[in-house]
Amino acid sequence: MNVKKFTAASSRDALRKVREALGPDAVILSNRQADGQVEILALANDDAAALAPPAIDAPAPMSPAQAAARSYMDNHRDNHPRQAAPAFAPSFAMPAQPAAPVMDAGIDMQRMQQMMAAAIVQAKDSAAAEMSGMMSEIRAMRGMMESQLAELSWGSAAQREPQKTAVLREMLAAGFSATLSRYLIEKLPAGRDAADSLRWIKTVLGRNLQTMANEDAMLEQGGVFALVGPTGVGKTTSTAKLAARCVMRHGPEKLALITTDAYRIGAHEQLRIYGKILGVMVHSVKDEADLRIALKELRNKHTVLIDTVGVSQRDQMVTEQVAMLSGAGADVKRLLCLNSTATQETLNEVVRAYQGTGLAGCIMTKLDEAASIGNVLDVVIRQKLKLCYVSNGQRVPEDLHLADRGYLIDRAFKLKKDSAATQYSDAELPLLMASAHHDAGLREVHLG
Ligand SMILES: Nc1nc2c(ncn2[C@@H]2O[C@H](COP(=O)(O)OP(=O)(O)O)[C@@H](O)[C@H]2O)c(=O)[nH]1
Ligand SMILES: [Mg+2]
Repeated sequence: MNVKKFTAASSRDALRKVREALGPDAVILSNRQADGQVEILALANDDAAALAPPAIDAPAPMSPAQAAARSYMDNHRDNHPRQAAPAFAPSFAMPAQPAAPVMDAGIDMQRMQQMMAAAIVQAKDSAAAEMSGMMSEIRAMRGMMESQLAELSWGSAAQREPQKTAVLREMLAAGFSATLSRYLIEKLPAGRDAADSLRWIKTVLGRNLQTMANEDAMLEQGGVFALVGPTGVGKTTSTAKLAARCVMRHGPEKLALITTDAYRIGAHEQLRIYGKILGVMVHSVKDEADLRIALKELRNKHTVLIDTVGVSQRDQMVTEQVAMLSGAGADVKRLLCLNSTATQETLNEVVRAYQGTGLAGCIMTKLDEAASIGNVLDVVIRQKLKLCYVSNGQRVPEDLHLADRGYLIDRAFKLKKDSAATQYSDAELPLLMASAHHDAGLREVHLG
């Protein structure tokens, strides 16, 4: 059996690869998500035909254990052709002879024991190999059955309730994941038309998008906030925008700015310039001890904003940075900047890396550059983050807004990707639904 594995970032790409390599009649054995990738096991149609059971009169195949024992015996028999041969012949040819094989007198006891021991070892080895081969075939069969059952159930549901297909297309086009889409569509109240169903979906999504009711929790209460996230997501710009909002409310003397970006040449210049414009001091710190001293000195400030150095979510430094901020002797609330233009896989990885002991909230940046925003909203909903602000441009301080869930959900469905490249065919939808794994975390999504 010539099973081939195909992996790609999306089901669509993986399916295309299967089709390119094995033709349109390829048989899909399994389809699953692994490490953020879609993995498909497939078989050429010809190979699948060859798997049909053998003809009845064909000789029964020998197991590897039997084959090994047979070849061992054959080798030894060759050494004594004349006497040994009849011993293995059927006994009815010579009825007077005992039915048990006659042993060659030249084979002494010791050799026989060796032979037996070797045969046992070989049989054990091959039995283990056979077992593991069988297990992996059973696993492949199970995967195949699971995904085909899911495909069938989606296929029949889609025929009975076409509004589900319509809603699914809208959700996928808006950038929401197959997993969240499947979960919500399965819960869709019966007897509604497509428009009504979509309205229900939007309501549920909105209800599960946590936002700040107003800025008071942050700007009135004050405290120490650190903006974290990978390089270039808009931390420095967002820090400056937030700083301007604080200054407008409380005046410059109530605020302090800290940058942890003390190493890169010119890295803190940007924040310094904003600080100068706002009349706020900018302190740079290089390690936890420094930060501790700075925060102690600034403990009388109403609000302290920390602009951190960008660290890739794949870097070990993220853990160190989380430790530095939580060990600084003050309650540092971390706000994660999420770039709306990043893929869902990347955003999930970013959240996981930066989560640490808990994020106070997140800021959605570069909304103006995103072709779709369902991807980032999906991550915020599923990771249960509090979305505080949305940044939709480079201008400081104008392009920062309090997150409005109704507006964002509406906007997600308006911004749908409608290029042909991102549309799924009717045949692909069941497969996509079958590969959307059930996510235990989704049980906490409130439906109404
Ligand atoms: N279009 C757009 N650009 C932004 C936004 N936020 C930040 N930028 C730009 O993205 C670039 C990187 O921003 P910066 O704040 O330095 O990112 P940092 O590395 O995370 O500190 C800069 O050119 C910003 O002007 C936004 O919401 N929209
Ligand atoms: Mg920066």
